[in-house]
Amino acid sequence: MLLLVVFVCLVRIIHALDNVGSYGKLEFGNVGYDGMRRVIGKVSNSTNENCQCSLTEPTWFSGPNAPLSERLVAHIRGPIKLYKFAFYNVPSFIIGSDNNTQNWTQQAIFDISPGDEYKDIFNVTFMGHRGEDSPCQGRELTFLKQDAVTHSNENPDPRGFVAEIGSGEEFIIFSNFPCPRSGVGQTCGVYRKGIRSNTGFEGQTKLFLFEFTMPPETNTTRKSMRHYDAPAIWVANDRLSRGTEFYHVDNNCSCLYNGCGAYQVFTVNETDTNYMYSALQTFQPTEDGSVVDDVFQGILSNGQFPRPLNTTVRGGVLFDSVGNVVTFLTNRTEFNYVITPEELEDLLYDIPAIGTERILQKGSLVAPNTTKSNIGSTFRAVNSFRLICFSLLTTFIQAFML
Ligand SMILES: *[C@@H]1O[C@H](CO)[C@@H](O)[C@H](O)[C@H]1NC(C)=O
Ligand SMILES: *[C@@H]1O[C@H](CO)[C@@H](O)[C@H](O)[C@H]1NC(C)=O
Ligand SMILES: *[C@@H]1O[C@H](CO)[C@@H](O)[C@H](O)[C@H]1NC(C)=O
Ligand SMILES: *[C@@H]1O[C@H](CO)[C@@H](O)[C@H](O)[C@H]1NC(C)=O
Ligand SMILES: *[C@@H]1O[C@H](CO)[C@@H](O)[C@H](O)[C@H]1NC(C)=O
Ligand SMILES: *[C@@H]1O[C@H](CO)[C@@H](O)[C@H](O)[C@H]1NC(C)=O
Ligand SMILES: *[C@@H]1O[C@H](CO)[C@@H](O)[C@H](O)[C@H]1NC(C)=O
Ligand SMILES: *[C@@H]1O[C@H](CO)[C@@H](O)[C@H](O)[C@H]1NC(C)=O
Ligand SMILES: *[C@@H]1O[C@H](CO)[C@@H](O)[C@H](O)[C@H]1NC(C)=O
Ligand SMILES: CC(=O)N[C@H]1CO[C@H](CO)[C@@H](O)[C@@H]1O
Repeated sequence: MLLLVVFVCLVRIIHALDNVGSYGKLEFGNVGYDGMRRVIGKVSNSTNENCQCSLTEPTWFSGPNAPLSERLVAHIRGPIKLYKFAFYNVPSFIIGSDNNTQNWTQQAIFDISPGDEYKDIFNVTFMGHRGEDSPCQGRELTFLKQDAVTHSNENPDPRGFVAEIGSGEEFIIFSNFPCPRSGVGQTCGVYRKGIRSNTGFEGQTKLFLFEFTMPPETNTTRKSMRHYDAPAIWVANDRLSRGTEFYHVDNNCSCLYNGCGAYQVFTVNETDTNYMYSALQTFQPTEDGSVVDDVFQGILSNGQFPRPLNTTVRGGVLFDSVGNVVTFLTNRTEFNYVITPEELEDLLYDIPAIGTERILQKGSLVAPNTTKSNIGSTFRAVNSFRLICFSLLTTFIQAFML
């Protein structure tokens, strides 16, 4: 028995050393849960010190991928250069099933790759937090000029968009579809008066593709910025960026802490910036039933990719119809108008899994209230595997010594 425990623990520890790959996939299973959440009901005094968001009564969400089954936008944080972005959806696709018959159709594309003959742009709008500042909502969401950094009153021709930004800069990719008016029951929910906004990309079963490079930051005057030399590509509920620029646990305008959901697709590891990983930012119970202490950090993937410092890579994230979520990186990724289910299966089948899949618990859960003390005391994540290994080993070693 002791040997078995030692063996299992060693295998896991050795495996942990072998969890980096420049092509491969990071997997989560059972993503999506039944939960409750409050959303913004009213924004008051947006531009003065009495600024606040009041919330609605809690409402339920449920189903595979929930709440990431809702409309999502792609956030791109520097230092990064984005060459391609594409979004696809399909009525149904289950990884490993023989019954996938429907084609994935491209709903949006941004392609400025130098190798391509013409710049293909469709159903994308670039926005950023570049407008008027607010104590509780940060800078308002606006269009961006073609430099991807400065505020613009009009939506410029996206064909001239230079999707290259440094540390501390971020742009967000929305669809071309403008939000209907602000209101609790409306498509875009309640948002700040006067802002420009479009909807995110819809579908329970979704695929986002990217081609990009994440060069090291060379401008040291940016050192004081948040996320210095920590690029990321992440997808988030479109309400997040309409609510606020910053994500604070005690700010009702920040829907991340109210449980609206986000997914870090490729986010650089800030303790070792040569690597990047994935993380699910929801309150879904993990393997042992615990909920993450810090939803901003999220439920981390069991493995990492090397950061593409001086290479250009292609990959993306797939949300299938039963809650399998896979981040993948492979140079065989194609940005065609149609992707057949066989093509997508082949793409994923051929690449190695990096680290083990994280299979979450389906359980239902009431989203925590938005005060820090509450999250801290109600939800506590433990690194269960190491704890169990450690305590079992200690127990057996003690038993053995006696
Ligand atoms: C907005 O601010 C005014 C004072 O400037 C205050 O009287 C009012 O109660 C505030 N509204 C809310 C909803 O906090
Ligand atoms: C957050 O929203 C709740 C519910 O509307 C409200 O009771 C509370 O005062 C708000 N908190 C802040 C800091 O705005
Ligand atoms: C495929 O569909 C058939 C008939 O609907 C069903 O019996 C089978 O279990 C399905 N296979 C998978 C892998 O979902
Ligand atoms: C899927 O796309 C392929 C390639 O474009 C096409 O040949 C096929 O007919 C499509 N299948 C369906 C069901 O639309
Ligand atoms: C653009 O994307 C949005 C969000 O997914 C979708 O509703 C809309 O149909 C797309 N537009 C076109 C013309 O495909
Ligand atoms: C470095 O970053 C600062 C702050 O964003 C900017 O003002 C400056 O132009 C940058 N320098 C170069 C050489 O890009
Ligand atoms: C980030 O890097 C540190 C240091 O190498 C490592 O301990 C940690 O596991 C990494 N994080 C993830 C999510 O892989
Ligand atoms: C690319 O980056 C890697 C990792 O930092 C480094 O080892 C390698 O020398 C770089 N190659 C070139 C051509 O700069
Ligand atoms: C694609 O990646 C594979 C595996 O890393 C590599 O062997 C191959 O040379 C790459 N092909 C291209 C065209 O870069
Ligand atoms: C103290 C407090 O505000 N508790 C609320 C926490 O959230 C649940 C539902 O999300 C409410 O029912 C509680 O009243």
